[in-house]
Amino acid sequence: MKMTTEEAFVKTLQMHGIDNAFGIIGSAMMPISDIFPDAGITFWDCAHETSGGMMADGFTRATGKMSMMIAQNGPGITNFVTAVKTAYWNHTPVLLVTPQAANKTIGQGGFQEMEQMNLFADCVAYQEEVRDPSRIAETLNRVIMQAKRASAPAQINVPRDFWTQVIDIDLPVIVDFELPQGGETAVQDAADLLSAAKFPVILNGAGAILSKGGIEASRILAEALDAPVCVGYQHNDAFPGNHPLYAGPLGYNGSKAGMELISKADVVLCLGTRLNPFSTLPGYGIDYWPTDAKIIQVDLNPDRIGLTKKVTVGIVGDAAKVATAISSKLADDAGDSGRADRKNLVAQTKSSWAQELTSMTEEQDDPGTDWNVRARAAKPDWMAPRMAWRAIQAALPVEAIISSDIGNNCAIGNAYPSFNEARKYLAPGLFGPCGYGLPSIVGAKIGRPDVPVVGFAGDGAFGISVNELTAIGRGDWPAITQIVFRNYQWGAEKRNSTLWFDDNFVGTELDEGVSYAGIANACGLKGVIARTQDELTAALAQAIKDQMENGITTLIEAMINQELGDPFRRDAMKVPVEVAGIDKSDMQQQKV
Ligand SMILES: Cc1ncc(C[n+]2csc(CCOP(=O)(O)OP(=O)(O)O)c2C)c(N)n1
Ligand SMILES: [Mg+2]
Repeated sequence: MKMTTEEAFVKTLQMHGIDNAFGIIGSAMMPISDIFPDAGITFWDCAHETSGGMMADGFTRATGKMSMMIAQNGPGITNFVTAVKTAYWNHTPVLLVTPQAANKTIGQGGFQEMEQMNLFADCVAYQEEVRDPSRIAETLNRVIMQAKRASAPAQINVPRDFWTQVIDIDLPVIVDFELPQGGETAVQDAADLLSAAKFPVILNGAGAILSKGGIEASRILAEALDAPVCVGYQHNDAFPGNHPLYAGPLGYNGSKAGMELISKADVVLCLGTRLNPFSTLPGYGIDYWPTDAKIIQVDLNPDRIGLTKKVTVGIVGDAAKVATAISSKLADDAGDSGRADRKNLVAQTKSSWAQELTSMTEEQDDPGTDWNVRARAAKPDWMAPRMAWRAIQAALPVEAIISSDIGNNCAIGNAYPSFNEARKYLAPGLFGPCGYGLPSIVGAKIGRPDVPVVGFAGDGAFGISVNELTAIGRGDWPAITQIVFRNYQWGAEKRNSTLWFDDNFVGTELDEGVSYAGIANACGLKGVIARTQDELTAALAQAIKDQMENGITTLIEAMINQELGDPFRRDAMKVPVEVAGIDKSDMQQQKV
């Protein structure tokens, strides 16, 4: 069939149902964006491509539907790097479309040239450049299928002179196949280990969310065994929070109950998780990973099995299918050994952790440091971070999708939220970019306009994406609610300064003359300041109502004191020693 290259491209997007694109307009993409409206594709033009990419990530994580990032070759595309790598570690299947400087001129150092394949080589699961205009649909189809298979970003690089050419092709076909349910012997071995276990524990990762029916299949298996279910770091929505066997997230600022329970395990089923190091690092000083337990690890990607932990049985497969297969092979008396005691212990451990969490208000100083004492004394009437989190919990709808950001206050919040459904918790994940909280929640709301959404960010991280406030108030953009923890400091790094650098605060202070609520108002949105717990709860309740009923976006600036919780990288930092010494007098004048 005769068609233009841009028609072939857009028809292939339509075949895959990709109907939302995020980025900033540029001449190298205009031949296709021109026909987006006719094709039923919405182009969300954001204020900065990094945020646009994170919107695509949030959209796809919240809906399971692939979306796409697209921008101008060169500087538009380089702005996507952080977002694409973030999506990679969030296991998000997004399509990255990178129009490129024309083949006719590339290499001459012309306008907006960039080696765009090398640029993303370490950020995507698959990448391909279109070699000939007639192969544009074939290539795009393959790239999209690879993104789905790897559940990761994949890139198509399109020389811009390949647009507006007439080609004669058949559209390609989509090849879908059933995901593996795990090797027969391995599944039987896993079932035998779990059947004989005295204290089985399940650890759900992102794979339980991504796999269709994964959480349900793990629930059935957990109930058969009465095994507590922990979830990986920042995957709080990988098991229903209202289930009696839910034990909470492991890792940094996670659930002490989950840590205590998994430390007792003799068999752990790790379902849909690569066991990333952050999910197994000690927390609250508890080194909980059960090194003597038998470990069963299930992942679709064999390269990630046994990568970080000693594994007894590795199973390559889809989380739902493997969990179901294991359930069907359990012995009749599986889970019976110590069943009642285990159930009691789970309930007791959870309830004492819930009580402890409720009673925690002050952040702790390490021995020899007193930052938190000083921070409380300096602002005695201000909310402490945990007071803010409790005020938020009081107004957060149970069905809400929430995002998080990288920072001390967002991290303190890791222990609080639990969810009854998957695809509700959009944390920045293991690439750890500041600036994720706002754009990801905007993307989620575009995908799920029926669901209340609340974004979270610290004030420094928020500054990275604050320019999106100029974009999201327009036309069809849906209303959202964003909370900013206002402590006027890059807190997470400041905690490092107090611990390892003797309170030498380099680059940690923010401008106290800036009002984010004021910026929101100037953008035609609603900016609100909350100084007390009551004000914060009331502001959030009103903002949700405004979001769902009145189409109003609210930014709540939650004014908190400067207390700081546990540092991110206790595992990677130590006190530096001075050996040669550094002196200002050694500074030379540059010759200019
Ligand atoms: C893009 C990016 N830049 C820098 C960092 C390093 N970093 C991690 S946490 C943090 C401080 C966050 O401060 P803020 O957002 O104000 O939150 P707070 O810690 O004060 O709650 C910084 C700078 C990062 N993770 N990502
Ligand atoms: Mg801050």
